[in-house]
Amino acid sequence: MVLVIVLILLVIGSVLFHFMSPWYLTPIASNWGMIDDTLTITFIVCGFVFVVVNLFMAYSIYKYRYRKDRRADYEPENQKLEWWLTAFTTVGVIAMLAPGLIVWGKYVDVPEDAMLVEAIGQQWRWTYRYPGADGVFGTVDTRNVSANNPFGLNPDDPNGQDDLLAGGAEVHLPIGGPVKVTLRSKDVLHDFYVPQIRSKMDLVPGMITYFWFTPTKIGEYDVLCAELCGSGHYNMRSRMVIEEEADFQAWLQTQPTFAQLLAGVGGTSGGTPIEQGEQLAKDQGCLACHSLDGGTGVGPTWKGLVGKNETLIDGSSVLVDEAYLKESIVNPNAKVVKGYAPIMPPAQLTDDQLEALMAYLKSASG
Ligand SMILES: [Cu+2]
Repeated sequence: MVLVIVLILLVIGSVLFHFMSPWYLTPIASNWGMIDDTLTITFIVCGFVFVVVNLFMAYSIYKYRYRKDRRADYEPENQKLEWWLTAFTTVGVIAMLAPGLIVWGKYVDVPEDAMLVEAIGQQWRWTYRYPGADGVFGTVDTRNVSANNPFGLNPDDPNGQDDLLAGGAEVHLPIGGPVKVTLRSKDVLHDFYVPQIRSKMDLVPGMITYFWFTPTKIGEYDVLCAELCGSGHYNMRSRMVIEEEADFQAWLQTQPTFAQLLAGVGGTSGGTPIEQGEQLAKDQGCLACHSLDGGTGVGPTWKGLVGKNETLIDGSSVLVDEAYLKESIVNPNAKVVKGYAPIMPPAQLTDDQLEALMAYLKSASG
């Protein structure tokens, strides 16, 4: 009898939790309501089966409980019941799978007028590229990647000259029109995910993957990495800003083209070296692993770092001065501080950028 009550309470509790839980889907901000519908249908089918099976168990346990004068019946075959169960299961499975196929059909069919944007993932940050006035991305090659050319664009490709390289931690998009997001990874598997947009896709090294969506709500959303990609994975974030077309165009104008970056103009946002360094620390993803407030992170905190004596993993000690910091930025695994894993990716920075970052690091150190 206890088991019967437990089963009934389990059913009531689960249904109540489902309808009263505050942890339901975050409000949608894209055209992919169909993805939510598919989820809801699967929920309904599974929920119905869960309730029916558990209540049937509770009923059977009560109705056929042990009695001295009662004996079990042996019924090896019941074709009628088997047909019913087969038919029910088939309908349930079709109801769960068919909507997914329809949504997938739309998901892989990108509208022809979709605007292009590229998101590049690397441990542990996101960067973005727009095709510029010609609407065509320049070709890329990993061998071209350098401090002046972080996206690896082919300098001889005319299509790439006007590509806009948003080095920063934000991707801006205009509301209302379809967007095709192409995805590249510089190192390992990542996954581009904005929960409010619903659609998402893996980044696979050596491949260009893509997905599309239409933003339907103005706002700022977190871009997350949804594929475990190393110890800084939890902090691999940036912002997606959905805005009116005019605001988007105004922002786009402030982003440097590839030609400008090659010529050495643009790319630095002006301001004092400390301000430039602060922007770099955000753009380069340094702050994903290094805290500014003394908190523990994947790497040592920057607070009070300069002038400290650190013990290295080989037991020797080192004074944290400018030379050591510069070496550690460019060649992070040369002298790793004890207690930390040798996992920091080398930063590719121009000399000016390195100086700006040093200026900021010193001011952050205090
Ligand atoms: Cu990642």
